[in-house]
Amino acid sequence: MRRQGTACVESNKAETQQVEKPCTEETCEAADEEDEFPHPIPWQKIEAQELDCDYGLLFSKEEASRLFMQLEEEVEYFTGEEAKLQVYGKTYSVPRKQATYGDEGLVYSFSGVHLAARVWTPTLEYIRDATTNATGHTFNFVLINRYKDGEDHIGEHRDDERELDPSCPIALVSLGAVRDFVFRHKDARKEPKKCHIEPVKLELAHGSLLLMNSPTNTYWYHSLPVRKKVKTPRISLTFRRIIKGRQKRKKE
Ligand SMILES: O=C(O)CCC(=O)C(=O)O
Repeated sequence: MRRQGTACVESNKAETQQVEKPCTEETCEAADEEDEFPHPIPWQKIEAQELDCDYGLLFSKEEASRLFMQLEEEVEYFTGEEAKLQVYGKTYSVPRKQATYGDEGLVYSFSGVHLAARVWTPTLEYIRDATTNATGHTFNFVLINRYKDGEDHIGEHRDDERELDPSCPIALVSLGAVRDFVFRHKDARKEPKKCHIEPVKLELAHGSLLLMNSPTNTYWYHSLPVRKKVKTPRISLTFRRIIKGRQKRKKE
């Protein structure tokens, strides 16, 4: 539960869908302890068929810029084999930089790579805790994508790996250049002539948080397309909860 104003709010849903309850002594005390870290968000609900997202500004521009600079100092990105991915048996260089951080022993596997989590840095812990504080969800892993400019991109994919806890949304924090983010329904992608579900297009602002709630990632692909006009970098952090026993295999 997170306190907003004088009421305790149950669930991480947009304001219109929140169930407000008066604070009991116990819950208000718990909320008071969190005041040290207040990141209340006026959530905006984004919905379509089988798509359920919440979007809002997590950080002010000044704070987002400070965090961006700190991450530029702290984050170590993968190189060599770990900076490649496999699609239908072919190996490609990733058209961006990637890094993974999280709790000890976690490995995230996708597109033929197995990326082991490095130990959380102070800035990543701060952003993770702000995200938890705003959403009520805890996260044990973050995938970081750094796009040097609008040429760097990520193709259409779903974050539907079986090691991801389905009860936990994926929380995407954006820092740096504003970029377009596009969702496309799997049926429209497969049979565009038969299925006319429109894509959902968003602009991800500096300091913003996009929560992708279940079942979004089962039905919708998402991508960050090339935008040649964008000349400045952006860092995306997708916080996730990995179920330890479900990981495919340990990194060698
Ligand atoms: O850069 C972004 O915001 C997209 C990142 C993404 O799609 C992912 O981490 O799965």
